[in-house]
Amino acid sequence: MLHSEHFTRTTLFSPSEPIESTATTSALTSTSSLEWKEPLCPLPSNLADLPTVLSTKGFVILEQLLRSGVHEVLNERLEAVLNGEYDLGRPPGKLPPAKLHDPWKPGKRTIQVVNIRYSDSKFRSVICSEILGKLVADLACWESGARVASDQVWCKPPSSGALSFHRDSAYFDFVPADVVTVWIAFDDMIPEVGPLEYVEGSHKWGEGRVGSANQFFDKDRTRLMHDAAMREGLDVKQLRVHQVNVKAGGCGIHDGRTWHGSDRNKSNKIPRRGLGIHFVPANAKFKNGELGKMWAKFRKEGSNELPDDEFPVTYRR
Ligand SMILES: O=C(O)CCC(=O)C(=O)O
Repeated sequence: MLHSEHFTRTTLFSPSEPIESTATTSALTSTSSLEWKEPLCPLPSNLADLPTVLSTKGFVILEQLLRSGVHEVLNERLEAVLNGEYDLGRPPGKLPPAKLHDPWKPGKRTIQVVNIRYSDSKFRSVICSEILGKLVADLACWESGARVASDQVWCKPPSSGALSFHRDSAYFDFVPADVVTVWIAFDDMIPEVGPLEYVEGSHKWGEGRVGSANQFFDKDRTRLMHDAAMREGLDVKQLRVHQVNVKAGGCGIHDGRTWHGSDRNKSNKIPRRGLGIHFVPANAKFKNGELGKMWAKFRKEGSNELPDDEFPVTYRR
């Protein structure tokens, strides 16, 4: 059941400050004409209750995180990266097959680009922003600061499918096991396009069975989550599911244990694009024992230290 009336709305930055530009507003989306400075709005002073909201509900929603115009530039850069243009000279960690390189082409499958920060300097400046790192460290009450573990563009072309409810924490092989994800909207998240959804309080549920990445596109997107809820003795009809209905440039921030997913993009015209950035505490290390495929290649013989060049500390206290 959707309880949109229960959204935790926190309007942080209003009105939006335009990014520094030497261009007219109509030319704002042209990356070449932009003087690209800090892409995030300055941190507001009214953050005090957000750590409590995050620890109680498992998520917070911020109406505006990116400066005005930044999401348009990032949408442009996403298309450039999908066309093989890497201004940082390195391909992303993972690209979809070539037939999935057009965000505007209707189709069933979601376009996922993993670790776009390797490839594009504008994406990198958002993902590795110190302002964002501080925001995460403050909300999560991480004493050491925050470090980027991975990033992922989620682009649902018109008519594409749903994403099953899942937990991020299951995929991160670090100690401490804390993960916080910032999910930034690059399009207006109207219900039709399948915005991200959070199950309130689900970060407190037991570990149990959490599924695998193969089940991301399961036919019944609620199955795993409902199993988990029932194991908690909860009635699934009573779950409070919140949509992140922000405008482009807004974001949701969730605890890695919060169950989340999204419905299909019912529009046959517009894509639904966003960027998830997964943070861990600055002092996180690899766990002992076997690591998942995503992480194993980064562990150096005899050490559990995270290499800073692959997992940048973006804010340190
Ligand atoms: O964009 C989506 O629907 C899913 C995003 C997600 O699962 C994440 O960022 O952790």
